[in-house]
Amino acid sequence: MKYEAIIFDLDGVICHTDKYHYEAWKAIADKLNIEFNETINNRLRGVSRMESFNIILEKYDGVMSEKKKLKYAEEKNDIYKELLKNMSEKDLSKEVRETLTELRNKGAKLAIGSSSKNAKFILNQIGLGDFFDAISDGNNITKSKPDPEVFLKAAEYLNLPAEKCLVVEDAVAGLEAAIDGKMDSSAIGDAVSSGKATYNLDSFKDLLSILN
Ligand code: B16
Ligand code: MG
Repeated sequence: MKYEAIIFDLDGVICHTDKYHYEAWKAIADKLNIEFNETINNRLRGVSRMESFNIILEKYDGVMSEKKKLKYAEEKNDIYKELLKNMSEKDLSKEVRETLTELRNKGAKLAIGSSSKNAKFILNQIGLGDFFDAISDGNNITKSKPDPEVFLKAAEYLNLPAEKCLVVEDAVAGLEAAIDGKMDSSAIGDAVSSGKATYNLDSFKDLLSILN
């Protein structure tokens, strides 16, 4: 097998939380009278919480202290976490669940490589709390995607060299992180059109043919 492990991005690959990120950031943007729309929200994919807020603040008429930024980012996270409580096993598609099981049965190690500090909470909500062999997320990194740290940590947790790992991503920042980390990648969703991935997936289950 060319790859011994697959490292999955979480949001936008395993499940979809963008509508909750949107709702929570929108509440903060409204409070600050900042324009916020789907186009800006799309730029936040795979980007850390504070970097996301800095993107939102591009439309802010003024300068905000770091302390205030942290306060608003925390407030956003409180709203977001409340919304995440709506998630359940129903938010894990049959295709993703079955494909993950088949990949494991083929002998692949499976890991998460997510920028989110809420990754474990989300995995618990969708019934995958104990499923993965390793979880590398926003809590164990100092630099966010496009830096490769989150994926390199996942490989380290799995005890595997980078070239044995395949990354699955929906964000361009994540594909760039994989390239920088010398890992092959599979793009899904919006990331496909970037042309930066080793493979483009029409559908999650296409991973099964890559692993053959
Ligand atoms: P949090 P991923 C990313 O997750 C999201 O795509 C991105 O929109 C979010 O800002 C980031 O996590 C940080 O999330 O505020 O929960 O720490 O796509 O890398 O799984
Ligand atoms: Mg993502």
